[in-house]
Amino acid sequence: MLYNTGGDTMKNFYTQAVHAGEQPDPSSGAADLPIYQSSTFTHRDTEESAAVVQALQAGERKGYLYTRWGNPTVQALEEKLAALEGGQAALAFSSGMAAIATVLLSLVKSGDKIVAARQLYSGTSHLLTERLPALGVETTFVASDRIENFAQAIRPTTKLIYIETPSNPLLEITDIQAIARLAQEHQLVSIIDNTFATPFNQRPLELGIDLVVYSTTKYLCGHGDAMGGAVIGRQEFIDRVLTGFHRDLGGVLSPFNAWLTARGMRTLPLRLERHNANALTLAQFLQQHSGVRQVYYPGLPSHPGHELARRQMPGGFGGMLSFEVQGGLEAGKRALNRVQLCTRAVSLGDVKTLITHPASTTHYIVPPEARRAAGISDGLIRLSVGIEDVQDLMDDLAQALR
Ligand code: LCS
Repeated sequence: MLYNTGGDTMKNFYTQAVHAGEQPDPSSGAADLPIYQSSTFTHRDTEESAAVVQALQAGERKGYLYTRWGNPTVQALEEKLAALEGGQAALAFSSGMAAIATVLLSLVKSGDKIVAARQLYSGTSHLLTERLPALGVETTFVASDRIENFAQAIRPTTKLIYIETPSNPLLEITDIQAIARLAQEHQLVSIIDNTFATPFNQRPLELGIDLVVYSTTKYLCGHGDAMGGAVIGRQEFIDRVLTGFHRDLGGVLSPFNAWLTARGMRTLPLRLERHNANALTLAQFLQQHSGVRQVYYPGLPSHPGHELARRQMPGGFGGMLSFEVQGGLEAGKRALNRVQLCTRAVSLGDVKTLITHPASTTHYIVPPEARRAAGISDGLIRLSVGIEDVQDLMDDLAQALR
């Protein structure tokens, strides 16, 4: 835990991205993180096995027994995640949805209520609207631009507030500090999905949020080659509550994917600088393009959340933007079918630029009325801006929109 300074803002972010969680392997001296591709671990004798089991049961990270209960490569990633987020502890999961589902199930029981932002990744919405009600847990969704909406939705049985900012796919901005205060006043747990921003651009724990969740599949891994998820927060909660649910529900990350994610995270700040710069340039380019009706990017002064984003996203506005072309759905599809450099694909946060049509892909699972109520029009196009040469990206979009 040499570099895990727990809560020490952006200081040494570049150094921590490279070093946190990684030490030379004590058994071999390997200078880079080894992949402990082993599902089980042996001990000197039964006494040692018993001591390891007892320590792990007590929530201590001492020794290894079985990879679902912890693995050195996965643990190295968890230390890196905690260090970069400025949190006390992190737990890695097999996907973002595994992280979100497990943390929610660890906090609510039948009869409890959740207050959530209206705009969320469709998988999260589906979990809240279709799966949790079957277990007796109801969610009230509110427009997240006004903090009073969250306050008014709180009931005596409400247990937690869940937000995603910037949101998928319209980049809505929610006031993180105000949510954290509201949750504290009502003794609720506050959870944020920080996938779009990453700890480079936005520091929710320092604004008072209790738990940060990620799809590490996206920017943290950064290369589009490993699914993963994470929850970061206070040691007490992670080690004594969440770890037990993680073991029982079983959504653990494979050592190989942990290694890919840790390797990707070493360059997180470098990549994010470039994602931020390229996305801002493309947002400005699209905004003045005659074939584009509207651009959604928090870095544009015309975005309703711009001032708030300037305050709570000190690292930059991120690499995600959405836009609507003139001519609606048909014109949008035509543009999408013409791109040559951008890749037509869902997901985001890849070094490659990815372009998608949310109504027919990422948010298809959301019923049309709910989709429109959340402001996701049929013609909306979402762009995950990569780290390519920005002029090449502009040229590709220009020819696609012609
Ligand atoms: N949170 C956010 C904000 C996401 O965008 C996603 C996936 C998840 C959580 C779930 O993470 P996963 O289980 O996939 O690792 N978003 C996707 C998207 O917009 N297109 O494809 C997946």
